[in-house]
Amino acid sequence: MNQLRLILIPLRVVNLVSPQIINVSKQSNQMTVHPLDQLSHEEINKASSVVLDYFSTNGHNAISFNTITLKEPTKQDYLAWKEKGEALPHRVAYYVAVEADIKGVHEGLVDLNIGSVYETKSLENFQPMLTVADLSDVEEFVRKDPNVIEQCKISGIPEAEMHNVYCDPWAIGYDERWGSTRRLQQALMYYRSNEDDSQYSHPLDFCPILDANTKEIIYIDIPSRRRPLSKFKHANFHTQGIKEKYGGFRDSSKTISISQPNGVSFTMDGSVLEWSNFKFHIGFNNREGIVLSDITYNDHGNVRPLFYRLSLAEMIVPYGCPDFPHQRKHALDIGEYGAGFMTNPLKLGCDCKGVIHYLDAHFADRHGKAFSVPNAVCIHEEDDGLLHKHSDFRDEFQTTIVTRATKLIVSQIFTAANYEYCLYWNFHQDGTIGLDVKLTGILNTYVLAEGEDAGPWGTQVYPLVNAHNHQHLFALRVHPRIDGDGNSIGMSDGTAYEAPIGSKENFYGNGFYCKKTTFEKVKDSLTQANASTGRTWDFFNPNKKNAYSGKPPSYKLVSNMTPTALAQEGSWVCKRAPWSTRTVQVVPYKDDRFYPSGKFVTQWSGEQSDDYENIVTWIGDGEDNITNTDLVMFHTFGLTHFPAPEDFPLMPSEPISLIMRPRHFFLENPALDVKPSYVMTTSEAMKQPLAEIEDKVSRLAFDSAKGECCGK
Ligand SMILES: *[C@@H]1O[C@H](CO)[C@@H](O)[C@H](O)[C@H]1NC(C)=O
Ligand SMILES: *[C@@H]1O[C@H](CO)[C@@H](O)[C@H](O)[C@H]1NC(C)=O
Ligand SMILES: *[C@@H]1O[C@H](CO)[C@@H](O)[C@H](O)[C@H]1NC(C)=O
Ligand SMILES: [Cu+2]
Repeated sequence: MNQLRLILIPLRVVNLVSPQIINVSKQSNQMTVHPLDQLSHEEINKASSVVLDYFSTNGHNAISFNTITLKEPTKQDYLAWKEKGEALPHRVAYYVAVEADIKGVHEGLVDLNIGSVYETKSLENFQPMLTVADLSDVEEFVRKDPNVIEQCKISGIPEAEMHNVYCDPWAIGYDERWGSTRRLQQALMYYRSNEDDSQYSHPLDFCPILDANTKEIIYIDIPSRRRPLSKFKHANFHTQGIKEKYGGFRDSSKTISISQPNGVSFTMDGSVLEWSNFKFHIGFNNREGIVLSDITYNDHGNVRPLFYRLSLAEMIVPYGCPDFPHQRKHALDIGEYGAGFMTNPLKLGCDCKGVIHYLDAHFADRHGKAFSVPNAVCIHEEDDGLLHKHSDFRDEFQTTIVTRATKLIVSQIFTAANYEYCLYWNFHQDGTIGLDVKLTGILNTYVLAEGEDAGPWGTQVYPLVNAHNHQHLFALRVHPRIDGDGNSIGMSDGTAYEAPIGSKENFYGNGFYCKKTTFEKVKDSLTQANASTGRTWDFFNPNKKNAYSGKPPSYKLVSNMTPTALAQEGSWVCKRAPWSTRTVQVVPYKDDRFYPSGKFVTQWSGEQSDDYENIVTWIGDGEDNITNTDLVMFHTFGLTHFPAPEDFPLMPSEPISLIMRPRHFFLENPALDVKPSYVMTTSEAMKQPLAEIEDKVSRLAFDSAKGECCGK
């Protein structure tokens, strides 16, 4: 048993006292609290003082906070408030704290309306997530350690240069020598010749392991083959480096300015956004980062639910080099570090261009004091090319309609040590919702010995720099609510008609159709991508029918970058990320089914046990019925990365895209009422060859004449 103590203070979360509107912090610029809003500064500070009181009056040692975040109301309580006019659910804070000299973590809940801790558990064998503060500590301890200093000397770095030694502290993944008994970080070591260098061209060959609680280096993994520090020049990419290599930046690109003279076409009520018939709430937490909830579409006055909740629930970046200790590199970046904890403050004109609305992210520091990452979420619009167009050839294409698209983007960027992940949740005027992930930043690197071959587990991307093969696999969590409650999920495969050529049914052999499979049970949903059938997955409402097609209203998941884990079944990678071995898995919705690897993944071996819940437990024997009910899909997508020199010393961003688009949901193209950029009917074309063009900004590149973009 991992639970040392289970203390339950009597409670029910629901509405013990009369509903009240709490004023939230000035930072978030809101008057009222929405049940899914992040905890404000006041709420975080209140939660921590309640928890500190609770622990000190119960005779505990000093505690330090790891997490204080909103415990979202259950779907039932949320919808009771939203749709049945019931009272606001109580605001509840979820906390994770570490107690001095006590193994494991404490977690619990604080009812903020009442001001009391109402549930606390002590979990001996689990480790908390790593915070940015945990990461920032490590370098200092590594530099001071006499054994590290000695190893640096062996690599060719004199003691006087220890200030030029750097490390990226990583979660240790899993290491059987310590398991989860101590809180550990592995320090991936690098060297800079001066503080402005990029250290990634100068990795060191050994790997110290730090106990994050005692701040001691408890071990150093030293390879049997030593690889000295590279004497090559650092591979830099800042201004000075580019000057030295190329004499300066290329000067051919002219400024592009985004002009939105009339401002934005979305509105915000606190964290609830409305844009082009969409309405949804934007939440943010330390783990998943952006969470989009209660997404609806206003279909000419009929407000139709689409998704209850969308988020990136987990990810894993497994590396493919089997040599010790590189097998440990398989970061579960969301569960171990948090897409929220690592989120960047964004800058106008750089990360987002145009007219921007930002939301801040609120966290607690170790002492439980609230702080914010300003401008964590960027909300803006972009031109999105053509929405639709048609011209009639009969009058030389003068009869025409062309409508340009705008998309709304809710984005954040987080940095996982060397890598950057840029997340863009996209909303389109035709009802499509998409997610783009752009990968950039710097490759994780290891040093090569003179004359050593990097293959087949990696690539030499710069002299003596080995970048190992790896994957970036994400788990998208989709909680659908297509056109109301009672949903099913299935898949569509383009399928050739089996009847042979020459047969009566398929004489010419050209027949094909869309084969639809509805997942009846959980086990039916455990599916892989199939590019040859163009497989897509459908979230649908079996209780309704499209009046034209007779098919149930649905949203189709189109996702074509879908590798699955290449590590073997039974490996730590596959055990720690059991969702990563398949493309899709669907389980019935239950209130705590959020993280498919589990709640505490840091240093977890991947062994299932009675008190560990994750996708494996939720799948169970696979016999749960998943038709016409409340369900959650976990979708694995991403890419497998075989590095090349073009990825170094800084990677051009590589995009991964998926969309969910309406099918049989509307009676026609729902974007027909978007105002065309240019429209002329046949009778107008006969009377007057050129219609008025609205765009006064576009002009010809090599002609001083202004103003005409589309006319002949
Ligand atoms: C909330 O804010 C309003 C407006 O600033 C103020 O009048 C009211 O007293 C505040 N309520 C509480 C409970 O602080
Ligand atoms: C994909 O579909 C094709 C055509 O039905 C089938 O032959 C193939 O085995 C499928 N591949 C996978 C991985 O399911
Ligand atoms: C699942 O439940 C639905 C609705 O209750 C029922 O119609 C269907 O037959 C069940 N399917 C299986 C495989 O049990
Ligand atoms: Cu990569």
